[in-house]
Amino acid sequence: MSFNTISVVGLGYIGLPTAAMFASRKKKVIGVDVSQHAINTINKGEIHIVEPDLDMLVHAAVKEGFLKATFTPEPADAFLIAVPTPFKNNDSKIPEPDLTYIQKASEAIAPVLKKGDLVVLESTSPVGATEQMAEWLATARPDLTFPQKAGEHADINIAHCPERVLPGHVVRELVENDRVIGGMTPKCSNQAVELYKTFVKGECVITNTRTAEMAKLTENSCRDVQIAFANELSVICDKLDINVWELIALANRHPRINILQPGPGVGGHCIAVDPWFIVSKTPNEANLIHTARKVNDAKPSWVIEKVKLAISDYLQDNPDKTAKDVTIACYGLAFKPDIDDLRESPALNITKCISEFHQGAVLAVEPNIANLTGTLENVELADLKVAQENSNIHVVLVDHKEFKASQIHSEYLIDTKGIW
Ligand code: SAJ
Repeated sequence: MSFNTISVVGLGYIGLPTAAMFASRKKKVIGVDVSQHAINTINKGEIHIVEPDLDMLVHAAVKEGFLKATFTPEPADAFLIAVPTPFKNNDSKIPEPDLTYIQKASEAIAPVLKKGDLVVLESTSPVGATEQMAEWLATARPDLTFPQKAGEHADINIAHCPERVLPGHVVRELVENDRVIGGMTPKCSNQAVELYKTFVKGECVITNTRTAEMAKLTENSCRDVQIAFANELSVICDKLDINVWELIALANRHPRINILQPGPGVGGHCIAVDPWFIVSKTPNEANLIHTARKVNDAKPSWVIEKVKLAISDYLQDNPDKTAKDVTIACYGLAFKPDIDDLRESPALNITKCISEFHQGAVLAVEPNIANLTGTLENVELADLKVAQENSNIHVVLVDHKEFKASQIHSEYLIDTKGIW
């Protein structure tokens, strides 16, 4: 089977780099998206997301005619679905995954499917989602056969191949990382391996769909649990008057210990989300994973309490001042260092909360963002030096490289990343 035309449905943080990568290997790529803005931007050879080196890749792909973006799916030999899997908007204590985008994408490609096509689900999904997608496709196309009934003889081949690239390093990791390939049958897996080998230099390791789904959730849950351990240590150490950074550095000298770093909480659209896909499926069994989520989600409130305490200490030490006279500087808004991504960012949420309860000025220093319009009201974007010199209370929320290169000595410093 050779894949001449490849369709990527969902042109976001994962879909667009993947589409551009196939196009860079001279495959005809049809990108599909529901956002007219994304389609127009890409067709101009530009990008609507921030990711190093992606702009050059997309520009070349569009200019050379290998990549185009469209609203309506067209026939192709392989379809990759890379759409979001958010939470359902209900009051459930355990957030549940919402597969509506996958369902809509399946129903959109179903009319153009033909015998021999491969459909790959790339979106991070709860266990069973690929089988569910196969059912949606089968319902929409009763004239074709699918692996859940026809096995190896199916007209359409289906696999799950989760993305696992690190934002900020997507272009390199797409090529170098190993891929987990979970076909509904061995034939489906082999076809998916052939497809990814177009640009993947890492190993393509075959398994079944459920294991592939769980592998992705396991990777991110493992990191979440490890970060929760570090965050819990930081809270314990604060109580016991121990420097958690020194403690972790000491413990990490043991040959079999590698503790991660505490912070203001866990952000981004992956680590703070994916563990819930396991917890919502197996609530009685996933105790540790559930607890880790709660520990990490509780960290921003703990930081905010520390800020309130610092304000009251400052006012006690300076009885001529009122809360209105106190300027607080928050260093970093992004969800992790050296990027501009604010998705699910604990730093952003903490700054917002401080600006809501604090009567004085709140400054934010974020070297990766040019303006805060529409993001934060009542917070002034400030230069690092200006904030350091003019604030009474300093809250370090992200270890951006610009901050690490600087220093400050203040009695009223809350350093959630241990850099000052
Ligand atoms: N964090 C800490 N302490 C640490 C490491 C991270 O507090 O020691 C925080 C970060 O500040 C951030 C959050 O965790 O708020 C997540 O950052 P991250 O760098 O751990 O991960 P992401 O969300 O950028 O990307 C993850 C990656 N998964 C793993 O490393 C297991 C990536 O490979 C996945 O492809 C991505 O999720 C995804 O799309 O699922």
